[in-house]
Amino acid sequence: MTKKRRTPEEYSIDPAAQEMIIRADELGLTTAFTRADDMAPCNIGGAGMCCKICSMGPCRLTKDGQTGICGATIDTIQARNLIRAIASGAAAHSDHGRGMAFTLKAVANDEAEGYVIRDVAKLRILAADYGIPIEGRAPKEIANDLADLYIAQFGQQHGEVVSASRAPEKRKQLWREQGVMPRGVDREIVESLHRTHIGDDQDPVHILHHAIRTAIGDGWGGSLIATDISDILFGTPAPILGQANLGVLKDDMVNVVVHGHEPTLSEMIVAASQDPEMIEYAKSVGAKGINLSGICCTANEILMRQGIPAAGNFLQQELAILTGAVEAMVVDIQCIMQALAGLAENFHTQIITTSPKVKIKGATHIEFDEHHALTIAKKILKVAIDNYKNRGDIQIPDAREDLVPGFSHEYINYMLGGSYRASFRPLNDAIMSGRIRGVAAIVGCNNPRSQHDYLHTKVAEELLKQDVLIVETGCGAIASAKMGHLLGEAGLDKVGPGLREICETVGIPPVLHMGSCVDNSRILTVLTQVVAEGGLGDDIDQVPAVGLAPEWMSEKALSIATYCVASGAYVIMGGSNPVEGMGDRVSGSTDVEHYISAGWEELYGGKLEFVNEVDEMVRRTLDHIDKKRANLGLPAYDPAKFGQSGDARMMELEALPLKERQAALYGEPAK
Ligand code: NFS
Repeated sequence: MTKKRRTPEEYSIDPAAQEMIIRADELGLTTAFTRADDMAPCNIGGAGMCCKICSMGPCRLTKDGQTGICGATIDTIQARNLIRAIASGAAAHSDHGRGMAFTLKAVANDEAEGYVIRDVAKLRILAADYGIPIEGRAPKEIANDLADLYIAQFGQQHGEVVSASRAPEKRKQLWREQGVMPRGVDREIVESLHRTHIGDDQDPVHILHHAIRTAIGDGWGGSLIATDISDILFGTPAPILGQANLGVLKDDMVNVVVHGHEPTLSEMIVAASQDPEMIEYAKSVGAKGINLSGICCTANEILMRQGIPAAGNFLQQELAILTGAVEAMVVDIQCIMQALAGLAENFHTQIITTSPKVKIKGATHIEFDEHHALTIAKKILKVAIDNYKNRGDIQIPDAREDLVPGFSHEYINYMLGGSYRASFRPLNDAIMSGRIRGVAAIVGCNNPRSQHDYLHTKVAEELLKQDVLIVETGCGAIASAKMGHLLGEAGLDKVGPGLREICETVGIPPVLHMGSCVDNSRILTVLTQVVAEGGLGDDIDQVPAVGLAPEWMSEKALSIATYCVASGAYVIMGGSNPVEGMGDRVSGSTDVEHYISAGWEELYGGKLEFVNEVDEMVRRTLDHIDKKRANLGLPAYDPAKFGQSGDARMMELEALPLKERQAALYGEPAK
């Protein structure tokens, strides 16, 4: 029986998405939106109170005091479920990082066709940071040593994951005292799984202690390594003009959509798509050329570096196929819906899986191997071009928006001070003066249980009006891109008076796109530099900043949230709460929901909370920022103090007679 369905407007705020949802309905096809209506979520599992780690159960706990067959309490079960999700998320990010490290090793040894080292400066800076000799050595020699060092971090058994050394001094000391400094990336993930096997760790606090260690191994380990190497091989992002939304698909070109997370193959597809021979081949089948675009974080990777347009975020992967205009959707790892294969059967679209780790029944598998990347990329493009003639009816929504992404840590440093005095000083000063009230990182997924893109963009819009500078990654960044928030103009008419002055002066959008989800590591290093610059405390937990994942759905999001908390941040997640408390449940039990908020805050200065309501997310964010400002002894936020400089002020002055203008600018001349 079909349940009551929402309207297209209730499914998404994006007109392009609405149009494709209607088309799906007309064609009698389902999407994640309609399937979410038909599938009632399980409240017990959703709250993490169902235990199925052994075959005595599954034990579904619903009442206070109830235990599983083995005696496990609700708290233990919730903590175990949470750490398993975090471990899975950490594994996904970190395995991506491992893949990058192997690619770097292959490039260093001339075994990777088509790749070069694009950012030698970043390679040298990082290598020197870790004590790898750089003077008088060729980039490939240095890269070989750095690759070995990074590869070793995954299987390291003792000591400290080397990239965590880039955290603030005080934070590292805290992690050592708490015993949560990760020893090796893989070791912590494996231990999470071991501890949650039947009959192992039963103390929720002890389990969650290891969740922190596992997550730090992701954020400051696997993810940071992935970002570092992507920058070294493909270039550290800097602002570039791009476009987003389904309207980037072209009706007269071969449309190839790359979807997933790794830049290794997609970068080669970019290169192959610009090869004159491939373009000629596309023309030979009657197309005007090859049009490449991306979905999810693969989109972010090539958007940030090459300006390749993003066709959409997580909930638009099916919608891209519904246009009928996609010759091939090339997927690698993570966030790829199995439904793609079935949906594509109704069109000519070829779903091409490429990772040795990811196959989908019904899809074509062309396995990627970094040693022959360019050859494989061309082979994939050829499949797409050959498929052009099979196109049927197409309907491409006329919706696309410009954006300027590419705000890496390095670029933010540069843009604020220029080449010769690159610095975070102006940013710190702006926060200290109150022009920027604080910073919010809005990251993470889409979730069809809530209105697509609504929470992301609504939270962003409300915070901008309050002079909160926003940094974004992942699908949240694509949501903002589609709304025009990633343009300089947004810094003029969508923000409060103080932030407007900053955006005008520096010439930046008020929402800075920092990359893919793995690139949340950039937010960690930015916060570290903000601390190092001085004036905003001596550790991340003192900075007036908040992290939000309003539409989260993936296990990776939980890992990200946890490493941000461990780093000192307040993190607010929207949507469902995987450790929901039982209301008035008392009984002296730990209550996981309470522990990851108040308990973690006591230990790490950061806390994790699940909040459903948009106004409440904004309220808590502003409260937290204001509290941190007060703790630092900074002036209370007062928008009335600003808005009298920048372009607005100049225009006002222009209107004055010369003498008055001079007096206003330089004071009355001395008598
Ligand atoms: Ni992040 Fe990127 Fe998107 Fe969520 Fe998936 S694509 S890694 S997990 S859905 S933001």
